[in-house]
Amino acid sequence: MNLQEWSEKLLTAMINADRSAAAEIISRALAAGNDSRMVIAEILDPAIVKLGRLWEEESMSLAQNFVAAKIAEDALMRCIPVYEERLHNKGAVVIGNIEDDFHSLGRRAVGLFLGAAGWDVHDLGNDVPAEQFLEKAVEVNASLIGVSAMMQTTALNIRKLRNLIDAQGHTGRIKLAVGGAVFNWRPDLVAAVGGDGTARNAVGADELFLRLQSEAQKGVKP
Ligand code: B12
Repeated sequence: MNLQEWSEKLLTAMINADRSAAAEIISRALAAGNDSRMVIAEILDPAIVKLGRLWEEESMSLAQNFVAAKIAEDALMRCIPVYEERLHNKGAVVIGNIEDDFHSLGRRAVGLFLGAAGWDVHDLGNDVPAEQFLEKAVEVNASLIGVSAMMQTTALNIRKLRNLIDAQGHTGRIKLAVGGAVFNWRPDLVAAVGGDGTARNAVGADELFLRLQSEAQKGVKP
């Protein structure tokens, strides 16, 4: 079976709220020799994107979508133990969903990819106030904060964090990465909320964070 076929099967299992079938698909895809990153990027991610379209077309209820998203979360978690141990420590990063945002799937995928790439990931979870992001970054000496937001309304809450970073004198030394589908639809939002950069997906997060880390070390201001 090719990756697209696995992904279609997974989508069907998610729509049918069939948790065990979804788990089986992920296990089989991994057992067939597909790398975890590939399984997330090529099987899970496209299935969730299609799920989003079905919801937008109103072919699914919110409750159905919620259950399907829970199954996707389970499937994502199944990919974790397969990750190899870290090769090196690139440094501490703090990630989370901004205040009022509960779309955890994308953030978790980003955390997984960053962890696998050697970053020391501090994941604060959903609905994180700006103050908490900055307090944690200072506590763990992180020069990078990665904030996830999926909705136009919640993305605007990131501005509070930008203002706080600047007000407390961390401009240029703590970099603010932003991401979530809303930034892919509206790239202008990255600058509007005061982000220092974004990546379209979890696969691109490592490269983005490396670039921002190097800018932070030089104290490059936005
Ligand atoms: C699943 C889902 C949910 C689930 C979330 C479950 C969960 N545990 O995550 C549930 C059902 C709970 C939900 C609830 C709601 N949702 Co919703 N949801 C979605 C849906 C279908 C998919 C989102 C998703 O998980 N995508 C898959 C992940 C893997 O992709 P991703 O998040 O984009 O992340 C990737 C990249 O963006 C990037 N990335 C993500 N974060 C970061 C961070 C950094 C730093 C970087 C570099 C990269 C990065 O990497 C990730 C992995 O590749 C979208 C529709 C869509 N087309 O996106 C709507 C959508 C986002 N939801 C929407 C809405 C309106 C809501 C609700 C308000 C619905 C309601 N009426 O109650 C609530 C609000 C909840 C809240 N306050 O947050 C709207 C937002 C509209 C808008 N334009 O603002 C959307 C667009 C659907 C729609 N068109 O109406 N939702």
